[in-house]
Amino acid sequence: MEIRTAGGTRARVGAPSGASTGATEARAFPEGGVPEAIRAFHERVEPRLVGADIADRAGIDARLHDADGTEGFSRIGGNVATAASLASAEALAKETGRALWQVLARPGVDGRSFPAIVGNCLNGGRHAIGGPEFQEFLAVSDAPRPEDSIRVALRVHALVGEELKRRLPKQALGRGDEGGWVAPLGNVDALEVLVGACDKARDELSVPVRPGLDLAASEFYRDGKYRYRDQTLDEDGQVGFVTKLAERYGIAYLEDPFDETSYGAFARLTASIGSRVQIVGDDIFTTHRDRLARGIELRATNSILIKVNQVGTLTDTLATVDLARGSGLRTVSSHRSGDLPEGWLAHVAVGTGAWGIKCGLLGGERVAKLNELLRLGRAAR
Ligand code: 2PG
Ligand code: MG
Repeated sequence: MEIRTAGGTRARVGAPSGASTGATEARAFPEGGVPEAIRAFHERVEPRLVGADIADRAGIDARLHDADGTEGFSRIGGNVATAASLASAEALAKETGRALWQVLARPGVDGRSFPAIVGNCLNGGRHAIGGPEFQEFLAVSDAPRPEDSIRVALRVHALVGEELKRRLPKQALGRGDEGGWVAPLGNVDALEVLVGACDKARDELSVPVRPGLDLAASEFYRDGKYRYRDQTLDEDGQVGFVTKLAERYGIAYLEDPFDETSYGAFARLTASIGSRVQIVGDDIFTTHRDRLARGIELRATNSILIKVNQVGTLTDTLATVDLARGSGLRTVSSHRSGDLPEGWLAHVAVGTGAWGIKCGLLGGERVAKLNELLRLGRAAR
């Protein structure tokens, strides 16, 4: 979407969309898909935005809610709202000579600390055909300089590829939606490949890096059970399985290990291993403030994934971020499986003082975010 200000400043921003969407997130497009979203934009959004003050974020985002009139942006589509909200912020940044992260900066954020890289090395679930059930096998590095975290995560990605070729010499291998490898491995075998690659990369480069997982467990949860190809687990079984994996493999980061409705299971896991592991809620919260408030009350997680297009506006996103920060939860700014070659995610991560940025490592739409983070790192020195 492109916004042009009265002063002639132009800002263009696109919104991503996901394959493994949470049940409570904003619908990316209205019924009727992209053509309907474009029609809704011209009919409902454009007339309300023309003449708006780009410095008034709350006002602009209220106009977007007004243009839609439903809970989850089902009339104009969450992606129209997301693109409009972000493009307005980008226009404000350009017009006032600031970087986007400065326009978004939360109190106390000075743009000098950088998020840990949570980089996708191997894909499964909905992001791959023929891979493991777990959706993402991640290299997590919290080196202070983004170039070091990125370098080590990329090395893990390369080493995962080498190990897959060694283990499966006759197998055709490919990459999934987020640029990680795809291979016909079970969850535990794939995790072992990741762990081995992390150990080797850490030794080679002397940069910290540990394994992480996004299970996206709602995707294989049906009728109260976690249904894997080789086992079916009830909630207790899943808590036990995940705890064992975390301890045995030194996992640093666990996203969506349970179904999106299972606040109780999240709380049990956080109580037992949350002091050592980032327990991250994605589909359970879908970046909604009220859902996070419930999670905080129940001590469900110690971290939350932040995706602007799950709620559709920056105002709503930042309200959730502020609640998380005020409650001592870490935030992780995340890409989507369907993403664009744009770098604004790096600004969201830096401006919101995110603990981490979840991103891909290869592919133009993934590299765009890493490059923007590198630029911000350099500008801060
Ligand atoms: C997730 C995301 C991003 P999707 O589950 O965390 O990695 O996937 O965009 O498909 O929802
Ligand atoms: Mg997720």
